[in-house]
Amino acid sequence: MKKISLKNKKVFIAGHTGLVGQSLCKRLENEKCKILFVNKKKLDLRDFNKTDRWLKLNKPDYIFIAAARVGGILENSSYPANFIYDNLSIALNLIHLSYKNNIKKVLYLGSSCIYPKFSKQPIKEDSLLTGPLEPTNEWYAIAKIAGLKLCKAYGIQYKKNFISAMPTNLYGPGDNFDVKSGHVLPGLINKIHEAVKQNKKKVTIWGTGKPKREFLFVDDLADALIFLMKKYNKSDHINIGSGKEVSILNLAKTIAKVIGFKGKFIFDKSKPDGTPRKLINSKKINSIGWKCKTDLFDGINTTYKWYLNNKSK
Ligand code: GFB
Repeated sequence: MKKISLKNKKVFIAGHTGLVGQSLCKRLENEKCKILFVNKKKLDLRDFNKTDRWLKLNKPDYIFIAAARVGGILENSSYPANFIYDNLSIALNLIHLSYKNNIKKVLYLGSSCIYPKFSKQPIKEDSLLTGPLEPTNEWYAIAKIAGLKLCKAYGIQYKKNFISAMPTNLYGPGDNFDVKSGHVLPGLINKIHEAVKQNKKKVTIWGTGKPKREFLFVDDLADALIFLMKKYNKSDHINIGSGKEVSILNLAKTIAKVIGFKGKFIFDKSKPDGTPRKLINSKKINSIGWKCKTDLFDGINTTYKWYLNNKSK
């Protein structure tokens, strides 16, 4: 397996202020590379010409594409046009312009919603495009599938080393804790924290609480992405998961334990459940040497501490 070193190389993190981008910036400090990033206000990655000019001027060697419009189940189903347009534009611009500007290697990030709604569990990489998608996030999924396929197409036609990784549901410091737009884990941290503060006895869980999700701590993901950037050179996407799934109700109970909430959970069944399960099969990345380190309770604890220190900033 051909290995590359990032030492003294220019590494561009597209999306450095997001959940994944922040963690990547932190973990890449150990690699002694020159980290490049650019503010959203200075460069809109949906703008082809401006992105082209920025790449020509800054000449990165390697790019992590962690930039995306992301959101939880409600946000995804409320803004389908934004999700498909923004994510398609970012993927198309950055992948094509990486080819045009001779970037040595690119790592593109997919999402677990790319797999069919009723995939055989744990979901293997080759389940892609074998069945219909989950309707609450098909717009986002279509854009992410296009990103994966772009990497593959440029690999086949131009022999470019453009790889793509498929992380499961992520969480950690720097997440979006807004109840309406965020994902379930930060949303429940926010709701349960507020319930304790206001001495409330009940917290509402959206849907039935029965769906299962696999959660991966973002620093584990960042380690996996750096590992893949250095060692993985195939154009087929590769799953990154923790290997453990939990029901939404049990997730809420674990968060309650961390925060010290002793009340009850009630269910708002007017909200969607989404996919019933999406545990991914991570045998491929495990077999080449990466394993998830952080267990869910510890990861939630670290995330909650971050939330307490940063929520009013
Ligand atoms: O994390 P989440 O928003 O997205 O919701 P997905 C996961 C499950 O938790 C759903 C339930 O069954 C929700 O109904 N849930 C319960 C809640 N309480 C809450 C709450 O307070 N907030 C939220 N947000 N959910 C997303 C996709 O799917 O996952 C994206 O929409 C992306 O495209 C992302 O793929 C990783 O796991 O269902």
